[in-house]
Amino acid sequence: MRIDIISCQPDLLESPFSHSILKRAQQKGIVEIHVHDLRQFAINKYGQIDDYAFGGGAGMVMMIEPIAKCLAALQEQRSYDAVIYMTPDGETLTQNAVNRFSLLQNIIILCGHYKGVDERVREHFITHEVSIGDYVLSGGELGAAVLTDAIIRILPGVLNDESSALTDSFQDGLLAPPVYTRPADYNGWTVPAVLLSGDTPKIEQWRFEQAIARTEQRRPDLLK
Ligand code: 6GU
Repeated sequence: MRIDIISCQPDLLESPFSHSILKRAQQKGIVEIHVHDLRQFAINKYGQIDDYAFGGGAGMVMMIEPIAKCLAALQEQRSYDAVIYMTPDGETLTQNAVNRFSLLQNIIILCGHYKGVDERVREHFITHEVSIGDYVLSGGELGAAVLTDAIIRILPGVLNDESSALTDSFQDGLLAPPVYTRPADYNGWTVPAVLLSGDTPKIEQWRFEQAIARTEQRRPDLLK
């Protein structure tokens, strides 16, 4: 898979992809991540990529030209299956959407800033609009990092124990059950006996029941 991220603050996206799982996924050749500085496609030598909104009002708007040029440069090289715009008024990200994006070959992620992008970008270039939740961030970069992380960790071969992505919270529509490790008794706080029983079917049944109970209690909306 190849992920191209277009940003006016590309330095924000250096660190999230240079550690642990995401770094290893790139080293293994499972995913390529390319971050592009939108300012390299600025309309003038001052690096301008935004301008005042027609009709007035506070806040700058990202211009269509730099974005169009950057997209064209990428789309000239290869075809893309999705051009995703990160924006607080996009569709709230779910595991389901992540699963669907993870099946694509080449995707572009555009990070919004300021008061957003010229609406014509959304109308003519964007195929999907994604928000990571009902709160406002100062830019789409952290959202893009969240989306990229969620996609990459479920790509085949990224996690050593492949089944561990399958047992994530949400992957079966339920929250994950509680987990424990040594010591079995910490100052009298003990681990559920069933987990020490060695009876795998019984343990699986217990985990399933715990997942249901936890989901009923914390996220009943997921059971509908
Ligand atoms: Cl993707 N961008 C911004 N700026 N704010 C957000 C968001 C994205 N998702 C939730 N809030």
